[in-house]
Amino acid sequence: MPAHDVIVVGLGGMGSAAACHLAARGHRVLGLERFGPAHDLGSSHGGSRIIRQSYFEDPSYVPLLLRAYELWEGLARDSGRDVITLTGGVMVGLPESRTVDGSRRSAVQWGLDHEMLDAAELHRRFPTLTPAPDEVALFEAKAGFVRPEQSVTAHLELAARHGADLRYEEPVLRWEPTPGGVRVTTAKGTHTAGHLVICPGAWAPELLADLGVPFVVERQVQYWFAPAGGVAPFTPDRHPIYIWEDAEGTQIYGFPAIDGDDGGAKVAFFRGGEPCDPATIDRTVHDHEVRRMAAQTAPRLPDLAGRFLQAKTCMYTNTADEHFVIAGHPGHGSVTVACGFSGHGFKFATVVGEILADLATAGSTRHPIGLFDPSRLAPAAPASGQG
Ligand code: PYC
Repeated sequence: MPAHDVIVVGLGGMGSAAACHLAARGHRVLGLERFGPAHDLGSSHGGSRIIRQSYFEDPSYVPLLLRAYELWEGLARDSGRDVITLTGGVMVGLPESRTVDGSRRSAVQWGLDHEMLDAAELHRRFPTLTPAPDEVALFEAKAGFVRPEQSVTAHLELAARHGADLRYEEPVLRWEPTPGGVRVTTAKGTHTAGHLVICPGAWAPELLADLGVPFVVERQVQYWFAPAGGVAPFTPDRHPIYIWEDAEGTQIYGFPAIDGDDGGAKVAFFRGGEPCDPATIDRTVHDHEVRRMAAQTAPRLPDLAGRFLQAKTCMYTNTADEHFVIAGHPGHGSVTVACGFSGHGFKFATVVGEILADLATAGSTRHPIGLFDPSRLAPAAPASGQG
């Protein structure tokens, strides 16, 4: 008999949630993480991630978001940690932009509360934002941010409280199916289980090569600026989260000043980073990158980039269509995979944990995950063997 019911590989946003849900259901869980708990070397750090319901990427994410919100509230309650804050959010751009029109379509299709604001009304409500006269915004009161490090820590604490064995600084070297389940070889030893859940983040090309899905890992930078006139107009009770698309389709996104007077406000580009490898990524943020970010915010949030405070790199793991991969492994019945979150996954971590626990233990889920089937990206996926 294998030593564990389920091994979870990768304890970032998704893996920590899966470990938590599985352990809470009474399964014997081993969690393996290549770094420490809630580390800043992958894709689950930086203090804040956007959460929103009017989903321009595809309306079929909305039912998952509604469940994710319920689970975020539950996580806050059960852990006592500050994991979610609703500030309201604006999706800004030309009326026909993907950010505005896609969000509006999604809201209309699912009957989500929202308001359409013209440029003057947007500026009246949020004086820090100075849209061009032909730009508009979708405002959603239920948007806000989740805190990635707090969330990962909360899931890990709850998983441990439910008996999960969580091991850190233990990178996985390989895994293979066995007659009774799976065997996982790490830098420290070998582990067996009835089922394996792989949440590799940016290590997907290495750990899930046999899926046949072409992942592109992208270097991204998060920037913090001290607003020129102080943080008062940028505090979460006055300032929304935003995604702002320009006429060329470039999107930036940002947050209120969520950590008091000294923390500044975070802003970043959504996409457009350089391809990278997690083993060799350039973690230095260069002056020209800071200048490029400040030039983007200058006309739109003129008070934001008063003084540059700090920047951190992180990674997106992109699929060709920017939709996730969540499924039973097509070649191995005892393996479930969750990867390719393409820069917009963290807000779903709670519901992804629930889905992974369903798939690992029952082989199916009530949640709509058809969009995330890897066969759309790798029509001729090989049936066996790990790359
Ligand atoms: O996760 O919603 C998101 C997001 C938008 C821009 C960057 N991340």
